[in-house]
This record gives sequence, C-alpha cells and structure tokens, in this order.
Amino acid sequence: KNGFLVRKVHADSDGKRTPRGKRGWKTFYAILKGLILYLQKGEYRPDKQLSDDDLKNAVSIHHSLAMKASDYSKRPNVFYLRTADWRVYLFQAPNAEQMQSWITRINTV
Ligand code: I3P
Repeated sequence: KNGFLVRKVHADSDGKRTPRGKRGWKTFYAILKGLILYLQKGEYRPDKQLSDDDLKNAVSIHHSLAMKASDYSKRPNVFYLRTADWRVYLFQAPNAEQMQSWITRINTV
C-alpha cells in the first residue's frame, strides 16, 4: 500500500517523549512493503529511489499497533502507530477511508 501521509513523531524508542523541535508535522510518500513502512520525502515519482534519509525514516511495523487517534482533535483522519520498541507516531491520512485502510493494512501484516 502506498500514499501520502503526514507524520508527527510523538515518542522515540523506549517511549521517551520526542523533544521539542522534532515534533512538527511532515509530509511523506509512504510505501508499505512487507514489514517496513518506508517514508519518502519530496515530490513523488513512481521510479524514485529511496535516499539514505528515507531509509532512516523507515519504520518497522513488526509487532506494531495502529489505531485511530480518537483523542487527537487538532487534525482529522489521524492514527497512532506504536512500534515494538515503543516509538509513537501520529499519521494523518488524506481522508477517513485512507486512514482506515492504513490501519487495517498495518495491523494485518
Ligand atoms: C511542534 C509542532 C507540532 C506541535 C508540537 C510542537 O513544534 O508545532 O505541530 O504538535 O506540540 O512541539 P516543533 O516543530 O518545534 O517540534 P501539534 O500540531 O499536535 O500541536 P506538542 O509538543 O504539544 O506535541
């Protein structure tokens, strides 16, 4: 599954709160391949290679959990992703249908 997602990093590994200055929302083109969610920066092209920075942003979704961020009301269509090492991301999807589709895909791999 692919598509645009806007990401906010809420907690780093071990659940430590991500410091100020690193908590802003950023747009990525997300590519879910196997157990890795690749997050590609910049303009989308189908043939574009993943850069070193893109690989650093990649998220392992093995033993992760995605759920609708019902307690987050500043933006619509936002879901949480909690990883096995207790990172927490917020992702904003373009619409409710896309949000649900990402949640289902992440939770059923
Ligand atoms: C963050 C940025 C986020 C904001 C976050 C800020 O600043 O303004 O948009 O989250 O608030 O810390 P920075 O880009 O300097 O990291 P919201 O959009 O959810 O308000 P937070 O620290 O309360 O999460």
